Amino acid sequence: MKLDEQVITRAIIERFTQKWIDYLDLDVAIVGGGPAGLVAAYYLAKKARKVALFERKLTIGGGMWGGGMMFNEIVVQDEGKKVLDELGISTYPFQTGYYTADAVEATTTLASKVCQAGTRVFNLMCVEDVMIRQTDGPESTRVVGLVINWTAVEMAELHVDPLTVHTRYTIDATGHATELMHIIQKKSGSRLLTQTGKVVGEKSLWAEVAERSTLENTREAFPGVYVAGMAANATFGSYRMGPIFGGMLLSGKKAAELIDQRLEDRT
Ligand code: 48H
Repeated sequence: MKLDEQVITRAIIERFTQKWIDYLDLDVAIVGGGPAGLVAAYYLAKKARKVALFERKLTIGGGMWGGGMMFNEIVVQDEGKKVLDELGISTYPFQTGYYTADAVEATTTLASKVCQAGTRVFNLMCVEDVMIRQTDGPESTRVVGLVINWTAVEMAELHVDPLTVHTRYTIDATGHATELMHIIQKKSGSRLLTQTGKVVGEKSLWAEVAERSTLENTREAFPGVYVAGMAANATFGSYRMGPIFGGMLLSGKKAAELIDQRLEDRT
């Protein structure tokens, strides 16, 4: 068969454009493709929710590839191991209650499962703003959409206007930076659902407390927006935990369960 470059080009443009058009109106938009965002995407897609994940970088996986200080192993505890088991990721007992997993196997397997479950991943795109609207329901003001641009535009500081997607729920899974909550804090003119009404900020490293509080802090932080992973602890003011990843995995799973229930309640 003779290959026609025009066909190859048209295939990519048409398929990508259709994929994006099909995902302009979402059940859930996930911002950030680290472990927390990926696990949330996996469980929501498994429930047949329409999920898109936006990731600034070329690769998804966030901070999981590099393990601890570039030693590409991660550690999980008993609860975190259960999520890795569900995903078919190998774990190795280290001592009672501690397991290791190969960071590359964990990241690639999770990434693959997320795509195969039905999540559409839009990499090389960054979320630079949100859309907030007054609604008639009990939440008078809520996030109803995201404002998106190419990472290349952001990096080159080009003056190019963004595009938008509509979404019922959003997850801020942007890690330490907690980008979405900072944007909402700056632009909404409303209080966040935190004690101070603002992003409280991340505290220094304390693995035990941080792992527990990551789960507690995985909740709605502004109407329509949930925080997961490191963004949960930064938003509600808890500790970092170093390269133990159980909290990130369980946080993603909890965010998925909470939002799935909210979507169920709306139907
Ligand atoms: C699109 C964006 C945007 C944006 C950011 O950092 P992550 O891996 O986040 P988590 O919370 O899933 O996992 C945290 C973990 O990796 C970690 O850092 C730990 C456990 N640290 C403990 C410690 O003590 O240091 O992933 C976030 C992702 C990244 O890939 C970003 O590129 C992406 O979000 N991102 N994507 N639009 N505005 N902001």
